[in-house]
Amino acid sequence: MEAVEESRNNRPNIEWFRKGKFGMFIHFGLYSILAGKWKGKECRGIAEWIQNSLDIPLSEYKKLQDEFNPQHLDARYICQLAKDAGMKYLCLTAKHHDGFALWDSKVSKYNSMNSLCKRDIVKEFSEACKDFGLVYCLYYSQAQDWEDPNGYIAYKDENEKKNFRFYLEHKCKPQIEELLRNYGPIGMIWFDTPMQMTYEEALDLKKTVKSIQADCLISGRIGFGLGDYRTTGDNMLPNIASDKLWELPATMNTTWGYKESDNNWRTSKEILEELLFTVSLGGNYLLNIGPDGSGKVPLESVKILRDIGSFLCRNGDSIYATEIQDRYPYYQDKFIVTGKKKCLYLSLFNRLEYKSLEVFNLKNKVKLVKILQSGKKLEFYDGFDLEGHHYLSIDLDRVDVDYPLVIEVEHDGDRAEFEEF
Ligand code: JFZ
Repeated sequence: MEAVEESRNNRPNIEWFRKGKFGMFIHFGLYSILAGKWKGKECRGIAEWIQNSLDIPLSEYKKLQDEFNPQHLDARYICQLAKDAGMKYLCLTAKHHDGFALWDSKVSKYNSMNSLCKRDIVKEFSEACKDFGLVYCLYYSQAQDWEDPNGYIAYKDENEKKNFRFYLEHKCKPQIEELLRNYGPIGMIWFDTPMQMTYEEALDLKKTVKSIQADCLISGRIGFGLGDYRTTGDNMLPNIASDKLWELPATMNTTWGYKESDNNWRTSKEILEELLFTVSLGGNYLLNIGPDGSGKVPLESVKILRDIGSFLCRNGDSIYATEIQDRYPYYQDKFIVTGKKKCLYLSLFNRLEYKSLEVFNLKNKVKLVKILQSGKKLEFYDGFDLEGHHYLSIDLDRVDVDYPLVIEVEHDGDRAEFEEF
């Protein structure tokens, strides 16, 4: 199998991804109008799959194009939300599995310029991301296309009859070229569900991307290990750390596309803890919003984003540009460990029972301990327990602390190291 050898001089610029840690995913399209329901019937599961899950006839689904008019969709407002939340990049579903393009595509008429709104939504977000300093990324479903006769359709038994190579050459690659030539620097193409694509087809697609924008990263879901980084399964949090690039795509409730009945909202605390835990394992966190058919962002999502932004504006050092640290040798649920050179961050989300925090088996020499957001120094004891294990005891007795709380431990090493138990 031919490897895609990338010489040192054309390795993509990964620094924005490695340091940025936190991005916004936006699932928006014709499915947003249906909001999980069609002719009184509710789809099971994720709402952007409604055409497939409810077997909506294509002729029926395509009528949504004549209704598509998200008058409340405001790219600048959404970019401001992302910026205030501490997000560094934004990934918009340019074309999801339904095949509908959110830009002025000359390749296929099935796009937002030919809809009621006559808007190039990809362009609107390109300009807004530039103004707000967000890295602009695009989701593109490269194999599934429920409108094109040669696009794959998951869970249907018609795929063997498809001429996928024709689809790849006449829709997929030409549309990728449109996106990479006409909308400025694209930080990443978020490919998804390669289906029955062959290695050669995926490699061909990768070369197409790199031939136009060499620095554009490719997500792991191009398949065959050809991605510039790995993508976990949806909402699937690993339990091992990795210093390779990887990303966790996460929802705030249980759907990507807007679903009116889905009120399974996670709390801001749960999502913030998951963000910190993902970063502690070396990953990026791509958190989704699903605007409704009018383009409004659900208020529950806005609140979560504002809560996260309130934490990160004062504690961002605990995630940005951090690198994985030695694995903490004991199971505990008091704090999450992140860190960078000479700095260990301990993020606490639950009030401590006692007025001190013990960190065991830390090998590094501690120089200073403080509350990250206020800079207030904390007293600490750096000693040994009865078994001779080195431990650090941080005195929280004389300070009023709010939770979540991040404690910064300055030490002498390039990374925190812990003795095994
Ligand atoms: C895919 C899409 O089907 C879904 O609609 C959404 O866009 C999500 C972000 O990505 O869903 C997947 C794809 C792959 C896995 C899980 C869900 N996976 O590999 O575990």
